[in-house]
Amino acid sequence: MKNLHDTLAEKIPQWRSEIRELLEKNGNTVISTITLEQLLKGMRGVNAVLCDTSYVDPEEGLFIRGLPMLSLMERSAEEIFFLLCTGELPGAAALQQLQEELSRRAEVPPYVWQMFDSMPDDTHPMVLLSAAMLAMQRESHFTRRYNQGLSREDHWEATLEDALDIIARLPVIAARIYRTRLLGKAPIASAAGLGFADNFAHMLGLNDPDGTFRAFLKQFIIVHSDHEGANASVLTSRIVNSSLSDLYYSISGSMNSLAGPLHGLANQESVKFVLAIQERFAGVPDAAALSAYVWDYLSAGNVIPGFGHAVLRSDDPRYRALYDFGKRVCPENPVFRIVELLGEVVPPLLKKQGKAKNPYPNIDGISGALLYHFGITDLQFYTVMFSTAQVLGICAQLISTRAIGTSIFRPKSVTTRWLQGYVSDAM
Ligand code: HAX
Repeated sequence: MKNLHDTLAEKIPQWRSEIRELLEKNGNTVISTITLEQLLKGMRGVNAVLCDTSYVDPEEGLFIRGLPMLSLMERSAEEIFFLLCTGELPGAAALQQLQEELSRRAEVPPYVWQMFDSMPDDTHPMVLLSAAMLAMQRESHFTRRYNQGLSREDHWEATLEDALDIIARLPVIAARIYRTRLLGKAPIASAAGLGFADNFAHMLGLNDPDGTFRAFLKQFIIVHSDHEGANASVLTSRIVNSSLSDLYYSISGSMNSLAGPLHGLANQESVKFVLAIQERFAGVPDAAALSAYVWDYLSAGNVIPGFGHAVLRSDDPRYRALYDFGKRVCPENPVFRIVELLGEVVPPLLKKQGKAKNPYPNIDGISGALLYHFGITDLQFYTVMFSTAQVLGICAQLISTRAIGTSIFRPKSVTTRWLQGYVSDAM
């Protein structure tokens, strides 16, 4: 049986030699250039980060280790994590071992709960999640072993240890935030043997007699698991980790970036927008009325949450997967119907406005609506759900960057004066 550790141990020498060869033979080859506009607008389109776990094709969307995301929708979270880390799906025995390993590591240190108890009631759930991650930094295998003289060759192994602890504990922490902080109810203990997604559903404790929420959560986790290496939250984790700060520091950092309204918080903002529409029209408006409402909203200088993307230029398959799910399970739900109608009305309006390069709905334009349908009506929790799934991809990326020994990030910054001088010299 080749478990996760042994599969990585077998592959890493090959990855290292590929990178070494690329560097030795092609170190000076130009693979990207940067314009002044790209520098000032978030470095869009600059090839600046290496990421083998996933790739986003502007037209076709997400590929996980070369496989179209939509071909993986029946897989478990553990299989996806194994695939992200190694490029291979696990065999049955390796999968079972990974599930047992995660169950074994699921205990959260009690000081995290004490910290939650001491924080104000209106603390945003993302702050709780990020603070929990940071507080647990003292548990890091990487940092402990680094302080004992861990060799660079072995950085990935200690990072894998931290990754397994974090992946095991994150659903427990997220569910605790939901149950105790948002609902004021007792927590539900983790149940060994259920697997990542089913155990998370179990700990959230929603009424789910026919298992539809469990089925949804499995898909939710896959579509949120990874989206390349340079989106704002993942890049943050990679920058933090590049100084050999451990996974706790790195993932807490990624959460702080995901919590912004232009990024992962867009799922919360999107449902807020939909509920405002429902209230304004006392139900589901017709297309013409919704179109006029959205146009006014846009014209007032707002962004439409859940629409647009920095890389995608076509339909987001992640949106499509969750939309198809919603169409099967809750086609008459008013929140879902408004989301559906927005999917028809907004793209032509964004095109008419002429600013957004991608006028189509993204994943955050649908995921919150389905969580709402399943009874998670505290919108502030949605980004926590996103983060709990995204940790699979971040951990896989950081294991692989530590495996190939990626250097500390340090691009060069320039001043406005330098830019002005450069462009005038270029004329
Ligand atoms: N509504 C209104 N205007 C939009 C827009 C939207 N949904 N999407 C883009 N634009 C505007 C931008 O604000 C920008 O305007 P300015 O030139 O005045 O600054 C212009 O169109 C060009 O932007 P772009 O190049 O198309 O998009 P960016 O790569 O700069 O930004 C964003 C991508 C996702 C941040 C952007 O589309 C946006 O703000 N969308 C709404 C928020 C959202 O849904 N975020 C989640 C995205 C998915 C994700 O990361 N999930 O975590």
